[in-house]
Amino acid sequence: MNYQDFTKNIVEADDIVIFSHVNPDGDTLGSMVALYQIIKNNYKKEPVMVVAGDIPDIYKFLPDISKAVTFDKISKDKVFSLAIAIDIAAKDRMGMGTAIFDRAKVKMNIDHHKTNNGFGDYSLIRPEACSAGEILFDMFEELGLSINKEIADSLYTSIVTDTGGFRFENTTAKTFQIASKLVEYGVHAGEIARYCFESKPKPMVLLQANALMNAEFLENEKIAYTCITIADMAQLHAKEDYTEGIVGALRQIKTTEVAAVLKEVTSQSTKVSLRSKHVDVSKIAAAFNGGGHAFAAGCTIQKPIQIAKDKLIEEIKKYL
Ligand SMILES: [Mn+2]
Repeated sequence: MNYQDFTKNIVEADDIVIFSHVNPDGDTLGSMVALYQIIKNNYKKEPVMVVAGDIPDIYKFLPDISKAVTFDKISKDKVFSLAIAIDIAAKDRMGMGTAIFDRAKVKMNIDHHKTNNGFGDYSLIRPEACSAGEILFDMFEELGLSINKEIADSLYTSIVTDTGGFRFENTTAKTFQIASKLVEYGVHAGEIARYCFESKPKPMVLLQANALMNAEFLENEKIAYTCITIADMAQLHAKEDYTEGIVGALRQIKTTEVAAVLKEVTSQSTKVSLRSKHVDVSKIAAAFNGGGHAFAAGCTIQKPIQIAKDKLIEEIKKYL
């Protein structure tokens, strides 16, 4: 898709819906609200924003995020003129919203995951972009759309969270150039960092401490992993998104090459988050029908957590 296709489809659409991904993060939510605002301000249309599940508390500061709805608030046979998937690596990552996306007359897919297969009628996939927010910034600027402070805050949130505060390998000169422009548009970098990185609920930090204490290390400590059970979550009254960040903490250990967090979803289903320093963990995730980026990927293994763990470790060892 070229940028003119974006404009054309927005202009021609009677109604627009924007989808963020399951287990929403700063990039998918920041990009979604930035799109919402740019369309509202520049094209005088008000898209519907759809979230797949709860919005983590730390992202509730995002402008207009309270207007986002879950898929069940949309009538069962609703057909939108235009549906936009933002930061969505694979179509099923929209969760129950996928059916609404599929029904739309025109389907647009804007993403930076290299495993994205280009689903939809129009896709804009740029794997070298640090975040979906970076792709949007380039497009908005190129199209001469006006970027106000709210839009800048939203895009900055995308970029600062997906680069781990400008620390990950995906941080490029371009990333800093865009961040710099966003600060000129009015972003207070310290304020956004406080919201994103220093506003965690107490049980979230305690869950992390507990998970790290229970971590196991294999292959000369090159593999660092921990298992989080439903009971662990219940004990700390943890919400689903509270496991965010644990896998990153395991990667912080000097010897770690591959870090993994296994989370018990049901007695037969285990969610896996993978992080690495050099190993392409998107390949490990792909072995279990997951995907993601080279150094940050995930999958769900339809096995009890202990069996899933054994299968995952076996797969990781192939890449060390
Ligand atoms: Mn992203």
